[in-house]
Amino acid sequence: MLRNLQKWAQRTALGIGLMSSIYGCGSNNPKNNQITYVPVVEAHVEEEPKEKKVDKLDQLAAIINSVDEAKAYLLSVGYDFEDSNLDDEKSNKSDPPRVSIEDGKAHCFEAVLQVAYFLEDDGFEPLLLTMYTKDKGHSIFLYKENGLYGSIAKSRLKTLESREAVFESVEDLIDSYSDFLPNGERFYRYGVSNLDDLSELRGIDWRTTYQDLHEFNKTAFINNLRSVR
Ligand SMILES: [Ca+2]
Ligand SMILES: [Ca+2]
Repeated sequence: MLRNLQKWAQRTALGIGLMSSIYGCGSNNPKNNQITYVPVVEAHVEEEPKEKKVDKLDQLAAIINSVDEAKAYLLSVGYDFEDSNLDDEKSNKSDPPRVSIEDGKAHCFEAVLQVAYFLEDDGFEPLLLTMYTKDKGHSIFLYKENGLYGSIAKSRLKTLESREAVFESVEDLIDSYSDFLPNGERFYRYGVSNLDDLSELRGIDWRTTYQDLHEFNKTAFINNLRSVR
């Protein structure tokens, strides 16, 4: 079963070639929509020992213990335009938490990984929701509260960031994002993935790796990719 999924994932990722273009993390006209955040995480110029980086990540995980705290944290860090470059998609990458935490900035998928790390010790499943237009995607952290769905998200567009848990279905939540896309575009396909399942498929632990997770991100295709009604 696992092997079949892996083959299918490889075919699909190659065939569709999505996620090299990270849309929900941005738009075709970012200059008009940039938002300025005040970073709270100091960027380090000098390389630090890896053990210290792990300490920093775990220290944040210890103090970020709720949805609201995670949302506030994402508002305090900058958007990573460099790793989500709409003009040069081949240069894009997705840093794992141990790397992005040092940058003080994150794009949508990097933010999902960070939030999943921060809230894991608070009982939240590491759920990634990836949604797609025809050629672009957006990643958000999915959570459920009192039976309703909400999200924790980072984007270059404020309208594509976090949502309160007020949606009765995942598709209603996705619609709340589509409503803010330009030119009548819609997110018409999506998949919900547990990051641990993706780790198993890729053989990479998203928590501990220092590798670029851009290809890992594409694995999200395999999990229940479906059409929005
Ligand atoms: Ca925590
Ligand atoms: Ca990055």
